[in-house]
Amino acid sequence: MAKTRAPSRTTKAAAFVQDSTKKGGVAETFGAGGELHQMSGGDVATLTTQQGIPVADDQNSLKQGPRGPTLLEDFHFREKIFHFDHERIPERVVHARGYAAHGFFECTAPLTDVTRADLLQRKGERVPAFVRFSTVAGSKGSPDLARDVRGFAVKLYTKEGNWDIVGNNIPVFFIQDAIKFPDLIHAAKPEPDRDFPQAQTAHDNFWDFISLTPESMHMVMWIMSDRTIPRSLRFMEGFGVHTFRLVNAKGKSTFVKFHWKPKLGLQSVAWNEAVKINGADPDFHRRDLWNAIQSGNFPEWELGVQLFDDAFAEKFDFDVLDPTKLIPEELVPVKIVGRLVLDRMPDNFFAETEQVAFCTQNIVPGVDFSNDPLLQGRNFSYLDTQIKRLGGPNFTHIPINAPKCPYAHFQQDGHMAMKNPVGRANYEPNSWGAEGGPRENPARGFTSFAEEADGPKARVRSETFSDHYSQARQFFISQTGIEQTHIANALVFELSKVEREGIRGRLVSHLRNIDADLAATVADGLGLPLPAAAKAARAPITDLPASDALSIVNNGPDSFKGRKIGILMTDGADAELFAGLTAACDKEGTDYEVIAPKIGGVVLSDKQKLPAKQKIDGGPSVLYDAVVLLVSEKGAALLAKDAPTKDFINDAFAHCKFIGYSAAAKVLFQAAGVRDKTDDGFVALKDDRDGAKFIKACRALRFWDRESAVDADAKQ
Ligand code: HDE
Repeated sequence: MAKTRAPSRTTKAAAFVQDSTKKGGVAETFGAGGELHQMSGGDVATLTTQQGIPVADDQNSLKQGPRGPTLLEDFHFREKIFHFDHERIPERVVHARGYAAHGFFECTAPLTDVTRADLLQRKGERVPAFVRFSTVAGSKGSPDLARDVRGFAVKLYTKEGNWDIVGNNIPVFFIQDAIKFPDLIHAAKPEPDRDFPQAQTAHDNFWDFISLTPESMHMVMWIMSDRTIPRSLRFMEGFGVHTFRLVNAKGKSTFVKFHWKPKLGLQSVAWNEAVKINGADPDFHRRDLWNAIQSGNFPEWELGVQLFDDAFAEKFDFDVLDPTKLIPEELVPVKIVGRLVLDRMPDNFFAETEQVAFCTQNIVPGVDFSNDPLLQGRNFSYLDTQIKRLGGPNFTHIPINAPKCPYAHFQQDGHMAMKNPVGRANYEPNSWGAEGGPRENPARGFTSFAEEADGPKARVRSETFSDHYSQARQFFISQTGIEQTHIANALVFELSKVEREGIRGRLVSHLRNIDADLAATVADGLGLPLPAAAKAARAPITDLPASDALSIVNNGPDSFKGRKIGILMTDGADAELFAGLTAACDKEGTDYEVIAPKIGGVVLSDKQKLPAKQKIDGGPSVLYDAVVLLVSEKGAALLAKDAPTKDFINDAFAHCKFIGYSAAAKVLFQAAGVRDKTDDGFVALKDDRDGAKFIKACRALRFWDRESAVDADAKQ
């Protein structure tokens, strides 16, 4: 018989149904009479219908006799199937694949003279935050390591309402006017007649559109760089992209660009690695974020602002309202004003990550928009999209979207209304006095910066938006040689997937306005004669200085913290070497996984049994930042004929990873064909102190010197 006990928020059972009508969105259990039920066989709640009616049998539908027809009166069955039929909501048109986490934002350097935004007034002030990372082009089930821009959307639950900074991991965008967005996205998404390729820009439609849209050339440099294949969501920068305004208590406005800088430094994977990761672990980025947060390694970013005034905007070479341009950090330094820490995964993916509704229009007093025509268009699009996606105007009632500060208004009714105004007055002005509900507050309320506007009504693009190549060139020359090679390789790869030769040539004609060597390398890689340079609306500035901040390699962490080593082991592996290596990992804050011939694990030289995390073919080296082969002679002899082991070594070698090894592993190098190619990226582990030596080498993240030996396209 079922027994009852008092409800508790801490029991596991209590967490599985959420009541969104509870204040603050706190998880509460529905149960008959608010009680949890203990069923035989464990401490679990009684299954109920959505109406709270206890269910006696969830295995069989109600029938007229054991072999008779199912009865319409089975309300539990009908409700269950009906709800299942409606489980999917329309996925986001863009940024469908995403992953999010909770955390907080803390003000570390108040900006009181620049903005009245409440969250930037007091040092140490914290507000809750929810951050959703995403890819853009792929659908919800697409792999994490698609070559794509990453969304970096931050919701800050401030004391004066929700502030959404809906940014990307790249500081510029493809287009200058929101009216081109549907065309850009149509071109990037699977082609409409065949519905492929999924989550890839390597197809005719995308490059056709891009090659006809010179304003996208700066973005092309960024998306063909390794920025679009990040190693982890934790190792990415975020950018607000547009110029915004900060407005102080006196109404003075300062222009601002927002930056999120990852504490763990920047890092990307190699393209060949990305392709293989997508097969080995399509959830690579999700799993990485989940594991980091669940194990208490909370990722952190600094919020930086580039502040500038009208005088700077006037003399800057480009228009600060043009979202295809950035402001080099050397010209306007990034001032750090806060930190963002992600320390908790959502309780439920759908309720939070899927239903979160970011809107660029969500800004707080002290922040304002600029006239960037892309931002102006976005301010319409996001609200509209949320209404369609979440089914009505009350998506703000969903706990993840509701503000966490007090709020009061007269908006009412509609689909799924959870919180209607209470009392008699649902309008204003009214004469009901204190009972008449909320009133406007000119002192505290949001006011727009009083910018003057004039000029004729016209569909125009400002002349100041017409330089499309100068910053593309500046980005390219700011890259290290390795990164420049990767950009050229990516362009050749993508354009080689394009079937119409004219599109390939047209794109190369733009590259000629960016960098002569790049254009020549790509034309050669495509087997194309070098086309004439595209006609430029404005002659490019060719002497903009390189900016170190734009390179990933120049902004590495010089630490192996937060990275992961794959240790391939066999029975009989040296216990002391393993202890030395893992102690060095712990000291550095490096994670590791044991990979073995069998998931049951291995027995070390001291007879200690060590469980494995991966079987060799389930743990290819592409899943790790560096690898170690800790094998016994007998184990190595067995693995020497194992293809996944040889792939493990070959890929680690080809992806320029540091490779640690015990003496017996040389047989495996021989088998994999890299024995004669060992270089300084190989670190022999002879005693327990060599683990630390290996980790120290790994701080460079990759042994790039090897690249010219493994890639015919690499710069020699
Ligand atoms: Fe978005 N974008 N976007 N976008 N965007 C959406 O909103 C749109 C743009 C960005 O994790 C949609 O809720 C237009 C730039 C992120 O939920 C939609 C234009 C930047 C996310 C939409 C842009 C972004 C979105 C689709 C051109 C970087 C995911 C679903 C004017 C600064 C947010 C949704 C999340 C999502 C429209 C351009 C970032 C359709 C019209 C530029 C991070 O409303």
